[in-house]
Amino acid sequence: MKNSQQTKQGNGSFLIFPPFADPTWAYVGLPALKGYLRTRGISVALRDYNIEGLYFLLAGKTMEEWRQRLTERFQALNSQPGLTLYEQMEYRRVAEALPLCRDFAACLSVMRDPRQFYHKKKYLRARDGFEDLFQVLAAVCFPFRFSFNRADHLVAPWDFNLLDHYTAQQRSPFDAFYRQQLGELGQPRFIGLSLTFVSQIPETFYLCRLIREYFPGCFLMLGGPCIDQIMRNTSEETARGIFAYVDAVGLQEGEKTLEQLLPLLNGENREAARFAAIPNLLMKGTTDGSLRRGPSLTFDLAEAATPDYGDLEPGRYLAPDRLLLYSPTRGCYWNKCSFCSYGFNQSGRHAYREIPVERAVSDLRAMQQEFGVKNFYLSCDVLAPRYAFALAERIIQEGLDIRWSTDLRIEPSYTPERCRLLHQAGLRAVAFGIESGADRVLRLMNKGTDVSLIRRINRNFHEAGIATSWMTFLNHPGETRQEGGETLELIDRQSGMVDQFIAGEFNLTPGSLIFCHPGQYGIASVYHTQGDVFRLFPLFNMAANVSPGPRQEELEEKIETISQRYHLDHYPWAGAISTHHSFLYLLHEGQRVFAKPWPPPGKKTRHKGNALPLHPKFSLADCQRREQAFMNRYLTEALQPGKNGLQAPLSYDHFHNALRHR
Ligand code: B12
Ligand code: SF4
Repeated sequence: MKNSQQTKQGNGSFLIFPPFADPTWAYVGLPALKGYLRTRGISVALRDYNIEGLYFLLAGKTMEEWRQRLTERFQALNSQPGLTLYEQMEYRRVAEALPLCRDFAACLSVMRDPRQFYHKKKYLRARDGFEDLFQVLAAVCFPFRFSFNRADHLVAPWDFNLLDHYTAQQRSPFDAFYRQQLGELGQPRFIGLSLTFVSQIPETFYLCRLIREYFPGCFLMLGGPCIDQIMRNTSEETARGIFAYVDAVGLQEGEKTLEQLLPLLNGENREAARFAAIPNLLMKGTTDGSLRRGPSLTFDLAEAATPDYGDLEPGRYLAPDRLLLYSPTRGCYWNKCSFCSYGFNQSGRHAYREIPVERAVSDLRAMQQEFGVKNFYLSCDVLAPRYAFALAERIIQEGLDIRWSTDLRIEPSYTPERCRLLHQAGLRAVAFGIESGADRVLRLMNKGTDVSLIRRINRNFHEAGIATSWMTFLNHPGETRQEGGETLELIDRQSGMVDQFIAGEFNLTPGSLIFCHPGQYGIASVYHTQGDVFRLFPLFNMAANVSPGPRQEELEEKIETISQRYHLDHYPWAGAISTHHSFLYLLHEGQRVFAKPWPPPGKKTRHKGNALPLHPKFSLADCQRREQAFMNRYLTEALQPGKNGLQAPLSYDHFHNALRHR
């Protein structure tokens, strides 16, 4: 982050991006807001606690404290005559984590040094180092687990009880970091936290509590796609519960909300009616327990401004090069796939919009000049083909020398010539939502594509030199096992022209067409677990006559066989789709870099580590076996809907009761 006091203090208004999310680039939501507010003469300062927090975790002092804590915990548990099941769970994690404790600074250096980053074995060793770090975290913060893409409890979804426990017991690994950061904010008048991903939930609410403690008079609010999703789907009671943490929630897009809110907070006249008129703003009403919502507004992208990354240092992220995110469009022009609830789409409040092409190109140029960036990720739901072509033509016309990747839909207009044009304009990687290899399922999904079109268009991109990634999934409601097999067959047969792929599993997302009209897709009931008060993880039962059955072993084996011909990995590493690291490797080694297995990282990949301070008195294998047996039994019961067919009992409290009474 820049040190200049001026940019740092933002006139007492701050926007913060909490952990855990991708540390390899700066997420675009807050820079988009800052850029817009700047054009309106409103100053806000950005803080990326996700990346700065990672530096804190990696500091030698932090690790030393943890090693100490784990050693003491291990000794304490080891000296007990016996362990409860819950203690056994912790004991095993502590014992397995202790030997992994070390200085992780070397892993950070590899990720940021181009010579080491592109050395595959070194890269994989460093990547494994970060995975070890998370294993250590899971022991230090037991029963919580973290990665760059998740922050959760052993089994229970986040509800207020669990959040209270997390905050009251100071379980956040960032507690000391936050306190130091908040101590440097001066006297903020406004703090907005961006809750974009589910993996940011615990840290966001943790920060809310700390901010309240440090700055009782500060106006505190949340915004971003995840909190929008929560507010749209949750009960009124839970929505009111959120206001025990914050003063307001920004729904949908935040540009106009903050443009009107921030001057109001700085002025004398704070009448309730003035807040009520602010678009997309949700606040407590004047009567007890009531909520007041401003008019809904969809932002006109003609008014969008260049994202302002000025408070963040693109060179500080976990990558050897700089890449910036830019969102030239918002929404999806198709917007009718059965399973999709991208952002705010199905709410009807997120129509497809575009930043005029000339402006988009001048924004990209401005960012390139200010930050010396050549690589961009066009971060949006999708680009319409005619927009993609106009953008490409303009980039070429203006001689803008950039390389970019993005998501596109399979469309007939991507002819070989058009794909060459996109390549000439710097497009080097594209991700397609292929979804299925069975025409009947594609129709069921309202996907608007078919297998022969998929093959043809993918070939056009591939032959133009653009790496193609396929996102597919199995078990869409109504899909047969045979049709799942056709998806894998298609990947297999096309693998010579598919540079990365994922074959995932159907997930019911709140707000999707299937979620809204389950009966039409053969779903008998949709329910949540009791602890899922934020309504983020709907579960469902198929009607008896259309059950596709569980995912079959042959399909798993087939995925495994195809995967062995690739180097595939999970988020955010090289080998995952649409990640910064994958893009850099594609640029460096060509479009087939992941379409072949990487050399095994060698024996040294796993850190040998330190010995345990004492010989473990309890068998770790036995601890693991008992835990697994309990979890299997527990989850079978806890995920079953109750008699009313509506709610399954799983929650933080239910889990602890089950442990007590087993
Ligand atoms: C591009 C994209 C990606 C990219 C880049 C993500 C990244 N980390 O950089 C890729 C493909 C890599 C990706 C990955 C994932 N993604 Co994604 N992604 C998107 C997508 C399509 C567009 C995001 C974008 O650029 N929007 C443009 C910016 C400008 O808008 P914005 O972020 O919404 O910000 C605006 C408002 O939210 C608001 N706002 C934001 N913060 C604040 C704060 C305050 C105080 C206020 C007032 C307003 C405000 O104002 C902003 C400006 O208008 C969205 C869908 C969507 N349409 O939102 C999903 C979305 C963000 N992704 C989602 C998910 C789930 C994921 C993954 C977890 C998927 C997975 N299972 O692996 C991963 C994890 C990413 C991670 N941990 O960092 C979810 C997040 C919600 C959730 N349920 O978690 C979304 C919403 C899609 C969905 N399912 O509904 N993703
Ligand atoms: S899956 Fe893709 S094409 Fe379909 S509605 Fe969602 S964003 Fe649009």
